[in-house]
Amino acid sequence: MSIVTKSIVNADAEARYLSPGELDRIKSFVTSGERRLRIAQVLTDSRERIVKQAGDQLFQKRPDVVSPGGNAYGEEMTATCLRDLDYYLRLISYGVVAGDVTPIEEIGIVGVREMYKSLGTPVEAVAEGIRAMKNAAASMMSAEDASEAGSYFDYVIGAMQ
Ligand SMILES: CCC1=C(C)/C(=C/C2=NC(=C\c3[nH]c(/C=C4\NC(=O)[C@H](C)[C@H]4CC)c(C)c3CCC(=O)O)/C(CCC(=O)O)=C2C)NC1=O
Repeated sequence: MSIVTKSIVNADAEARYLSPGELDRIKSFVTSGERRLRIAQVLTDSRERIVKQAGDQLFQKRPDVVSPGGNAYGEEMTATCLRDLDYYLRLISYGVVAGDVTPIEEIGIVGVREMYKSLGTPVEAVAEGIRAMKNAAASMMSAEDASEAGSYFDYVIGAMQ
């Protein structure tokens, strides 16, 4: 839910007008809108490049995951691993647009550690891949936009620690 919808639901539950604090938060959501949409556009347009660069960097840092016995060993498993990075980039683009990590949390974070554990996927290596996507994306935008985008990547990285 966006901050707008959330505020309206809360206010209406108490049959009141939006409070000054709620209006302030909505104002900052609206004024940051152009920047957030610009960031989401970059992530969307450059998704293939971001995922490819991040994958290359991850497999350089963690050659074990693509070596025999590694979780992402073999063409099919490596492709599945890159698909997971793409999933997270997509969820991050949702979060940026919503100005809120809730969509990322609900779709991709709840239960993620247990899921990767059951798959035998080293979750810290997934986090490393997200960090590599953060760096790749940052190189494609202004420092200010990169810092805003970075907080959403950091949220995912932190949730995987
Ligand atoms: C949008 C929300 C969402 C997420 C996040 C998601 C993740 C997800 N990743 C999976 C598998 C997998 N995920 C990986 C990923 C990796 N292995 C590594 O060593 C690397 C560190 C890492 C890549 C960065 C691999 C290799 C598999 C296949 C594992 C297997 O089948 O044994 C699976 C098991 C089913 C399948 O293969 O599709 C799921 C559900 N699915 C979803 O719907």
